[in-house]
Amino acid sequence: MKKRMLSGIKPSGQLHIGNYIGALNNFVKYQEDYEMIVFIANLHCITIYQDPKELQKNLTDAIALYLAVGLDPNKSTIFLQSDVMEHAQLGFILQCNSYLGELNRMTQYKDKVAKGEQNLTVGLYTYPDLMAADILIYGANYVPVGVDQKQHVELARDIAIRMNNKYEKELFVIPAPLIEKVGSKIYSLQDPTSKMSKSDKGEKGLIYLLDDPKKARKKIMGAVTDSINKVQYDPQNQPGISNLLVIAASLSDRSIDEVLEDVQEMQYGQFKGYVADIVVKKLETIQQRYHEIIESGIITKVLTEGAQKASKMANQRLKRVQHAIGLEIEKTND
Ligand code: ATP
Ligand code: LTN
Repeated sequence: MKKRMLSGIKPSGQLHIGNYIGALNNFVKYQEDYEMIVFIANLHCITIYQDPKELQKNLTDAIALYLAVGLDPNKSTIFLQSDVMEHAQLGFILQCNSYLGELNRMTQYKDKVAKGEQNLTVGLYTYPDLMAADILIYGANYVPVGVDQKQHVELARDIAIRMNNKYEKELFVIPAPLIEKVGSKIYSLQDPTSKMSKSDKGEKGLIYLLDDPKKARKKIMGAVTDSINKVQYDPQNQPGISNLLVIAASLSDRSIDEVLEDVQEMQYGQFKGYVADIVVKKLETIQQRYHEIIESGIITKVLTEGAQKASKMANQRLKRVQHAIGLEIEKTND
């Protein structure tokens, strides 16, 4: 039997090539060998205020992009998190089986506290428990994520082991994070030591999947490099050049060594042009599919069918958990 794999994307902004390389592109490959469950983590988005209209647009774009990059509803279960109520219900149960000490250590929350950000919501604090519920409710064996999310999968794992010991031996499948080596972290084009992130304020550091290709080319040409003037893979001393190499390799399905064969004699300007060509070609292909999908109106159908399939699985596990922890009253026939 195929192993089950699950992942979610939180489209609290537009998707960028970091999301594509670190997540989406891998899902497309995995759906051939795994029973793939992919969802849009819309509840996770609202841990931070979202303009409702903008959120709706981002959700639609995310689904269309999932399909545009090659996720196939016949092979994968694709749905919207809030369409499957069981996530939030199990999320609360998991909150009652995790500790303040654990959540205090979660970097997303910790970093915001360290920066002195005010008015953080309770949802932001407990969101790793909801993510654990997303994973555990489907009995996922593997969770492909970028390195930044590894900690959350480990929390899911800890909670699963804890509850299996406390309540019932095989209540939950113990999930494992799956981190791709090349491309698991794409860096900002403007600050190649920090992650390419949609929370980035500056637009120049990241390339959106729906960016105008001309604009994307400009961003690559303006990427921060160094003064060493040699194209080689050395993330420590040449983070900018190494990041561009990873982007080129990932988007053209080759290894870094293979790309280096083409580019190691190039000047930086020429090398950037080479990377830009690859990026532009990829964006054009994805965007053409994206427009076809939006116009075809298949999104509603995909989401409705996906949610039906997912609800069935989620409900079974939730019932079992509720029974194991004693929430349900035994019903007699008299
Ligand atoms: P952001 O900081 O952009 O909000 P995120 O991790 O919160 O990032 P998601 O949209 O939830 O964003 O991420 C979806 C997937 O894409 C996750 O598996 C995440 O690890 C991955 N991902 C996000 N940014 C990058 C990146 N720069 N490089 C590689 N993978 C990334
Ligand atoms: N928290 C993740 C998105 C996410 C997810 C999940 C990923 C929500 N639920 C379950 C994998 C499995 C993020 O912010 N990137």
